[in-house]
Amino acid sequence: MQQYLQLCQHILDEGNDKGDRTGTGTRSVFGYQMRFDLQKGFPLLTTKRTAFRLIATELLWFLKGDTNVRTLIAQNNHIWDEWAFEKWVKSDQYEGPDMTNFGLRVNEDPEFKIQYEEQMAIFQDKVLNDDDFAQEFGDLGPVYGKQWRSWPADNGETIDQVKNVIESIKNNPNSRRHIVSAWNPAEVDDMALPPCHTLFQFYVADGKLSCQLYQRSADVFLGVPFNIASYALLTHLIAKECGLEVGDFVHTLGDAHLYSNHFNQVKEQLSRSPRELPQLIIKTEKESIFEYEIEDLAIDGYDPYPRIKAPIAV
Ligand code: DHF
Ligand code: TMP
Repeated sequence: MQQYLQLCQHILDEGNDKGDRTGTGTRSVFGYQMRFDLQKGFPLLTTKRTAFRLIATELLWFLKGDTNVRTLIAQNNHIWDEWAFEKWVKSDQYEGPDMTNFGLRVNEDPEFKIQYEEQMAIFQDKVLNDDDFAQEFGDLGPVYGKQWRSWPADNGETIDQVKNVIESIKNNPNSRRHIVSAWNPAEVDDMALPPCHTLFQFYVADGKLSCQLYQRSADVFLGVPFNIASYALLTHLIAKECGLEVGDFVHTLGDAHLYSNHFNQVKEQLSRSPRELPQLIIKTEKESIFEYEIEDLAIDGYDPYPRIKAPIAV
């Protein structure tokens, strides 16, 4: 995982300081590539504690074709809450205090933070307990799960890209067309957040399955550690189903940025030396990749440095 620290150092040293959509400010480079040999251990960061449980429940949620945060909140996974909450507070059904720019204000104004946390708690409770509310405001729109499992086709049918790619890996391993795209230009405007991990491709050689991801936009401190582990897990699950070993995960980044309010946290992390990588344990092997539950997966031998907290840009 030295490569991850090198990426952080490279952005700090060589990056361009720029404004960004969230108003936070970033330092960024354009175009970067890392390669993780999955035979050498599971690439979960050891230089800060990173929650495998959150990463795995999110991936299984994508794989089931789900786009509603209700499923995640019910599993105590809150990584997507802000983007569903944003749709609610911008709607005409919201009657609470003004939440304009809540992502920025929550870091600057302690009184506002109390109000925000109250409204967020109400939101979470309604998503969990009110079916109609959950259907309307828990849904993030046609995001990853929808595009992966039911990309809308012209004839009114839908395309299961993940099922198809598994079939093509099994039946035609040498193909150069093992691709899944989450970027659907016709539907991007309806998504709570346009896909960051945009397109991935598989490659089979020597009985091993490799995966490359093109990530258009990469929050290197908060998002990227999740993205690396998520695609490593996906590669393991698909390799198992196809009777292959795991090869490399190649991570290609477009706009790779550090938010300006993450610089101190990144410097703390850069002072730490990576430890031995943990191992992924697939406790129960399922017939199909779509049937896994969080209880079937575990991480063994994980001995990270303590967690480093940082505010997320909304
Ligand atoms: N927006 C931004 N600005 N960056 C992101 O990485 C991002 N990721 C999204 C949605 N929108 C985003 C989905 N994935 C966290 C990690 C991944 C993620 C969303 C959030 C995060 O906050 N991680 C914290 C721990 C969170 C927790 O314990 O609940 C971390 O310290 O890793
Ligand atoms: P953008 O749509 O303006 O690029 O903002 C999206 C932000 O979320 C950006 O900082 C990248 C970050 N992000 C990740 O790094 N990984 C992810 O998996 C997701 C969903 C978002």
